[in-house]
Amino acid sequence: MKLPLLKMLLLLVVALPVFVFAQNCTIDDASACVCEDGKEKCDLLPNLKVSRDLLADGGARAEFGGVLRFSVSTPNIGHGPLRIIPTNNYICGKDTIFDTPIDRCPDGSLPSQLVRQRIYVKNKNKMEYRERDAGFMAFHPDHGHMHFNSWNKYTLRLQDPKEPDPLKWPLIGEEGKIGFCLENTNSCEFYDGYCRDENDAILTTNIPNYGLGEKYTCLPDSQGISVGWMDIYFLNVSGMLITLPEGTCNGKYKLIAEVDPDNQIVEENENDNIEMVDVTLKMQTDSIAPKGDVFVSGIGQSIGCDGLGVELSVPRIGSSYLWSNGDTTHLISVTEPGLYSCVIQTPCGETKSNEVLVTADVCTTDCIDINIKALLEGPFDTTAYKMITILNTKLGLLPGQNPANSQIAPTPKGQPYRVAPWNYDGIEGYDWNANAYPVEAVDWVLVSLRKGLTKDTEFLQAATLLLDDGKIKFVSPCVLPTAESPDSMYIVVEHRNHIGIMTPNPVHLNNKRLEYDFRKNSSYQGSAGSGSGQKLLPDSITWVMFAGDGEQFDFPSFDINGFDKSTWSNDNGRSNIYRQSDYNLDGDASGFDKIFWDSNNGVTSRVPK
Ligand SMILES: [Ca+2]
Ligand SMILES: [Ca+2]
Ligand SMILES: [Ca+2]
Ligand SMILES: [Ca+2]
Ligand SMILES: [Zn+2]
Repeated sequence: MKLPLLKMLLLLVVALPVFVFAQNCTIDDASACVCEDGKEKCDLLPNLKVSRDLLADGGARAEFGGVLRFSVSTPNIGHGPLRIIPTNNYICGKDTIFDTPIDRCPDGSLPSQLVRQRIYVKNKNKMEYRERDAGFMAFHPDHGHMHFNSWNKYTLRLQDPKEPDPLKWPLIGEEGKIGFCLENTNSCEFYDGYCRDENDAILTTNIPNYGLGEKYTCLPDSQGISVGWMDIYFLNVSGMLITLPEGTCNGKYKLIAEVDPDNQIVEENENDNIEMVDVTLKMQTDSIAPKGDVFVSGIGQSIGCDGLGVELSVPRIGSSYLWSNGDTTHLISVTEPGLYSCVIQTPCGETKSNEVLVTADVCTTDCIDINIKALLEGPFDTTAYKMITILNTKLGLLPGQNPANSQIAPTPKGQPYRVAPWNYDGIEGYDWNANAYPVEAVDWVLVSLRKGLTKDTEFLQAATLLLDDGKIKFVSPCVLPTAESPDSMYIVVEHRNHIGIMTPNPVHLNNKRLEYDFRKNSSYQGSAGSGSGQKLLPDSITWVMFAGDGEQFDFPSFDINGFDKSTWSNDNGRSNIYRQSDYNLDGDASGFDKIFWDSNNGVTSRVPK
């Protein structure tokens, strides 16, 4: 009786270890683990994916005004586990601290803990492993635990049929880049359909090496995802959302989720990490006004002297953006002062943002001292030997001033040469208050500097104030830095309803001064000397700019003709105006203005436009 029992026990003792040994695929025993290529030796790599079934599940999603929440699952369907091993190395700002466990950086901020990916290696029956750097973990205050950084990236986009790469489609709202603690939330068996192979076939326990790994949890030193398991982040988890800006339109979008977007984890397949589903927004806006619904952020900025620009942005709600300076992204960096606005194409129509002013700081530079003097016929009073300042001091009609007559609408802010035919986009006067004009100011004139005779040699323009004695006052203290100035240049002065003038010859710099007095000299009359230049007054010593050129679309030069009469006759009888028809700058269009047109009709210039 005893012998057979002993025999049986002996048999068991001998047979059992062989039986168990042959069937195991664990992190200690690779005998039953299979390689992807069927060989005896291989790296058992993880393969991470995003579950399409969950991402597409409308019941696992929630839309609110301004927010879209959704759920994401990241299964591991590779031949090996994902295993993240924390190190004792930390990043604080730009410094790395080695071999010292810390909770806080020296400055009190939270450190980033460098981590490594453990890759299990099947070597016949033996399980070995190696490790490699794989980014970092950081403490997440909302979740109260360590997160593997940059685990998922979420975007909402407008499909662009012409662009094959969905990650280049126009983005709506801000992209969500988020870390998580990595753990085995559930198995592919439990969530039937959340794990699928490249042919979309459902994977459950039939995944090779199913279950290989450990019991991974959210603790810092036990993070990972076993083979055939997944981590899941449902819609109510902090960070599982995309913020939709105000103005986002209702309609069809693509929700795109990506696992391991920065490719910190080595996987069997790096090309199956993105999933994309249709989402129809219903809780946002149905219409957008063509103008005034969208506001630029970054208002009131001034460009500093460090050469760096300032940033302006509009909400990301469109398929395309076109800024007034030609830029085409929702966020732009601006290095030139100016007025900026953006036209946005949205699913519910085209809209234009408000216009914002970007100024520039005054930087200490060595500058050319510019002294130019000129007189306007019409406002010039020969008795007082000064121009009248009625528009400025009596009527308050200069751009941005408060009119003396409260029934009159103020003239819009800013220098008046922004419109055609001048199209000068300088920001002079746009940030002025109503009292910024000096009492001597008559009106704005446009000064241009040219290296040669023709318009295409122009290298600088500035809107300036003309003072009653003829002095031209520059708004910016430094218009022409010495380092950028040629040795000589033509000077052009234009007024909105007078014949423009230019120096007869290039003016040479004299000890960093650029000087010309148009009051005492005639202006450019062309190579043949046949152009009208300026008008010489009866005193035979004073030159003034011809009045009466209210319509300045003349080409190739300035010209006073029937069009200028029409400009006047269209306005004749109107008072309290700041218009081209007011040839004597007294605030009215009247017979006093026509006198100048009558006297100057037929005057032509040779200054090339
Ligand atoms: Ca993958
Ligand atoms: Ca990867
Ligand atoms: Ca004209
Ligand atoms: Ca007038
Ligand atoms: Zn968490």
